[in-house]
Amino acid sequence: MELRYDKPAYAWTEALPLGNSRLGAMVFGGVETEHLQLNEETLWSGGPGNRHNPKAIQVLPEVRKLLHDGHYSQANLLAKDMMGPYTQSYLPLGDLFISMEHGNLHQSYSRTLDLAEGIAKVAYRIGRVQYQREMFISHPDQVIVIRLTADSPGKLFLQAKLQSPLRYETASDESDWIINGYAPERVDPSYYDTDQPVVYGDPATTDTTKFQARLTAVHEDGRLFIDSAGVHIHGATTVTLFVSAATSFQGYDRSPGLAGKDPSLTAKQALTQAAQLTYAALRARHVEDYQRLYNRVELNLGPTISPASMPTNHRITAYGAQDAGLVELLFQYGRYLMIASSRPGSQPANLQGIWNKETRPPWSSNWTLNINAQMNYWPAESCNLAECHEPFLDLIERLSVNGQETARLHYGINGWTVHHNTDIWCQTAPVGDYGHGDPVWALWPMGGVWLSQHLWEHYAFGGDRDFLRERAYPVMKGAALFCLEWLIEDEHGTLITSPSTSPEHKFVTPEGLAGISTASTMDMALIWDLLTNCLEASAILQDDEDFHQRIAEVRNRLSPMQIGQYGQLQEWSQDFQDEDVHHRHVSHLFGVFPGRQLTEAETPAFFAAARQSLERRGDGGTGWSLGWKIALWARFGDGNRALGLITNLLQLVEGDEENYHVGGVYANLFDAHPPFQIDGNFALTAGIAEMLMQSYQGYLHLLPALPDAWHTGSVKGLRARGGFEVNLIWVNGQVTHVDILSNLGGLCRLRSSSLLQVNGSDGNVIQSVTKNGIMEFPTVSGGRYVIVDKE
Ligand code: FUC
Repeated sequence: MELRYDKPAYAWTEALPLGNSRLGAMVFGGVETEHLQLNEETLWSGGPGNRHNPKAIQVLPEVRKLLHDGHYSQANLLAKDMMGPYTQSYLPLGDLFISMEHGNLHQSYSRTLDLAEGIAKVAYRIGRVQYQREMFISHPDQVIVIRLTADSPGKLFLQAKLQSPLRYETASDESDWIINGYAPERVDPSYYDTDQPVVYGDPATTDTTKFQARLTAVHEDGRLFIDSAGVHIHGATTVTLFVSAATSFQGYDRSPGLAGKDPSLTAKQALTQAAQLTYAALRARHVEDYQRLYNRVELNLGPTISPASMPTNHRITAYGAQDAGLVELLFQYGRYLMIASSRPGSQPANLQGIWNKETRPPWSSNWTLNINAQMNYWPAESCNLAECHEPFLDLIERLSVNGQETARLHYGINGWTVHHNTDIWCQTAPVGDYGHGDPVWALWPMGGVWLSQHLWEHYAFGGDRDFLRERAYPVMKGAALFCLEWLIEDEHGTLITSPSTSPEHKFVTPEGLAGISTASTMDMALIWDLLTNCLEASAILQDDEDFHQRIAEVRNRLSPMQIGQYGQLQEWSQDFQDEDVHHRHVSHLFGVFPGRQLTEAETPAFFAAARQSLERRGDGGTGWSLGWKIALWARFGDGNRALGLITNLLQLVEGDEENYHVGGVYANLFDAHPPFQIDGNFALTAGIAEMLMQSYQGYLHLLPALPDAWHTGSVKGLRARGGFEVNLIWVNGQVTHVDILSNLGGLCRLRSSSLLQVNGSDGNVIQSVTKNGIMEFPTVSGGRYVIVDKE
């Protein structure tokens, strides 16, 4: 479980990511100059404020009327009046440069990222001296640690300093080298051409987020001094550098700058405390904390076919997904990235997790809510990192507050809504700079509906009723309330949404392409999902009967799905022609994954039509689109097709030029949209879990989509809905051993193609019954059950 390279990183997408959720670093591993590009998750441009557009509510009836009459192009044009401003941008913090005074004539270079410990290493020899660096970002100690050693005494001569692409000044005190800076008041998205895309305020009065980064060194021998050029080490054998950073960010609704926290207090405290611990102690605390999460899941899909010493980038080009070991590495990398970017109490992983080098990053490196942010969290529950889901659940709760204002001001209704983009200030109004944007992406009020699914899933896997009652249900109910009032009746008495999009995909009309119409399949599927989750939640909580009744009635009246002229699941309420039959978004398939409306057992015709839609979309797409298709093929039970998609994702991409049809991975295994976007990494991890086990139909389905190539293998620690943790072993495509921990007790239902017998942990046979191929047996909370092949 190691990424390895025989050269320093040249491009940013070759550098290796480290993170503790709040702080991030990309390690380049240069010999003469080490470079760590740095991030702090709360450093964003702008500040809170009113982002609404009062015109929205005025034009809504007219937009609806135009859509009703089939005037799509005109409706599209008028809908531009419903947009607010663009969101703000996630920003880079700075860079650490370490200049080594030993020349560049090196040998035996290696650069690695060890996923088992969460540590990056660089090693090389110059002359007879072996140099080494170990680097990690500690979550318990909130500090970036860089340990440099030489294997002969006194050979380390170096100078280290920080800088930033934002506005900043340097300072130093007796022990630290410091940069102090502040964020711009506005950063326009990279796809929006404006005269002044980055606007700073007056440094004396600007109210934007302030930041500080601090650097210090602890040496055991040689000489250490600090001057205006940086931190200097002369003639040491071992030295540890520490970097800490903090911002003034204090909450999405608070004045960010002047009234915020003093970043120097947090930054200083972290450095002082870290410098008091020995390197061995810091390292051990980091590894212990990291492994507590990482070690929960193990995966073995077959033999690693590439030589152990082969650099990861060569493995990708030489073997790709044929190398089961590389697929396992990519799977665990998704879990590594989640641990590194999303810990409780912090911000959720954004489009780039926490790793961003640009002041105007692609798509503002914000949270895109029409697929990307949700996708980031697909593996959280199934891959045993439920606590890493929490930052996202917290964000959803915050959005449900701002989103009430948006529902009221933009649409004149109750409940809450958020559109396809948000930022650290929790913007819930549609983006688009009051008309610059395109309604096909901007005008999508379904964010809250989809996000609510995450609260429900967190409950479905973990079973925490207090969480369901106090946190999840109120937010889900608020989103459902929005749906009840957003839905309108058509002339047949069915309930439809209007305006409605199938995110980002246009359709052909006689007047040209249009983006908005009524009752897109995705809208209806999202609403069905939310109402279904609310019905189950209120039944579990035995509460809210009137509301329960109301949503049950509404669910029955939702505009139904339809099968179109190609046998496909229709994407829109009319059988329009696609703008792009290979479009990356597969929104209309939400009901297959991540939803649960369409199944072979309950809705065979629509399930088959959905499969036909996926066939038509093809096997290409951006990184994240390939990721979604992996999970969809897993739900369709086609493991070989899913592996084909993994093969397409495991293609080496070098440039970061935007491409909407061919994704892959970079040399550092970051997902390539391209450009870099982290969602594809998380989707791959979730997709593999979905190929090995599914639990969305009320039972554990073992090996629902195993590719022929992975005929013999094992997985440990996958989680299933209902509070189960599962270890599986399979041989020649048949499950031979299952080990289940029941965290909540209750009935365990299991579907597998092999004949199985259940034993309790004491070896006793437990009575089970099998109905329609599904075996059932009772469990007690905390009980372990071993199920073996009868033969
Ligand atoms: C949506 C997608 C793009 C990209 C962006 C961040 O707009 O359609 O492909 O992922 O989000």
